[in-house]
Amino acid sequence: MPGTADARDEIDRRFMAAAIRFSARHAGLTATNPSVATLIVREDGAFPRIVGRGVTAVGGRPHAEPQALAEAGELARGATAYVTLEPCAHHGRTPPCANALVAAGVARVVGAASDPDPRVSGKGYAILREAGIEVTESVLAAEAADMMAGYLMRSVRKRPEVILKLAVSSDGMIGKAGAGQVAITGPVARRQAHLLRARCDAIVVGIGTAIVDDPELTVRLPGLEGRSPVRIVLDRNARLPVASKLARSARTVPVWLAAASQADAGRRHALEQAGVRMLATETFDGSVALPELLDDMAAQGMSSVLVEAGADTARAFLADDLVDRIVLFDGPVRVGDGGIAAPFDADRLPPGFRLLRDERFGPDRCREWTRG
Ligand code: AOF
Ligand code: ZN
Repeated sequence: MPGTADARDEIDRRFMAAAIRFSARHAGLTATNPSVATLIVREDGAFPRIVGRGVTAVGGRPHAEPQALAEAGELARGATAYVTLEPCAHHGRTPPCANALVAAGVARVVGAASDPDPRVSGKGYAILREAGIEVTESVLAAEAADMMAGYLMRSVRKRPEVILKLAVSSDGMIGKAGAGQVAITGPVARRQAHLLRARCDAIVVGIGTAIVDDPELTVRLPGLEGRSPVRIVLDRNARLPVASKLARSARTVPVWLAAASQADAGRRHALEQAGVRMLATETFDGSVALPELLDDMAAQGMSSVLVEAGADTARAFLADDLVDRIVLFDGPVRVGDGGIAAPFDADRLPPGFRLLRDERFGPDRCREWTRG
């Protein structure tokens, strides 16, 4: 029923969903900016059609809107702009995006997530309305907010979003004592896990895992090799071996060590010589103080951190109530004798998480939960 309110809502959701998918293109590449997308849509033909697209550029500027408007040119006049975040209202290197939409003569703006940035919050939509533009807010707001969860967490809570990844065998284990790395998921799920790494700013492991598994923690997907996040080891006593894969590759992909200032000066020096960067770290109860570490990471511009840790580190993040998202892979593999028990499983999740996704990758299942 073209022209009805229901049909309009349906079109809005459809184009906003497309805009949110498009915004994934630069997720993890826009520094402290969220990766936002804009679609300019005209509805004067037989079907609505996209005449301009923009996504926040690598590095965070230019914003999405001026790029989409430039592509649309004169066709933007009278069109609808779909924006995954409230258009900005502040002057950066370019005028505010809200003003750019006004100048281009769009008739209507449909927004998804609202922006907690005090320079923008509510002001972007106000500029549009004052200019006589029809504004519809909060279309697929939750989906858009999920796509930029790291940005929102850093803006509101001043810490990165913490994603806890766990691969659990059919007998409830995450590894085997003394066996190093144990393959619990198959190659298809493993590629998904690498994709998850590519979207994050940092990966955190505990020193136990770093020593026993000797992991690389890089992204090894064709074409995405350059997207490896910073690797952070929770290593109060600076025990990371200089011969570990992490230390040996520190000049190619950064390795940061969360070590106490009292840690052995010789070992610290040797690791620094290998290219490992020391993070001044506070300790609490004999362990690295996680809230302070996260504050520090946010101050350095990080919005998302993937915890690929063993059971103890996973429990430490959970105990401090610092986990925002859980990604759980489980597969048919059995670990058997000597297995290291998972800190939790899908049937006994920490409280407060709700299921967001349930997917299959080859023989493995992947479920994702978020809080709130
Ligand atoms: C938009 N479109 O594509 C993005 C926006 O440092 P600046 O000047 O780039 O501003 C950063 C703020 O801009 C950021 O906190 C968020 O409020 C907004 N991001 N806004 O209109 C975009 N990426
Ligand atoms: Zn802007």
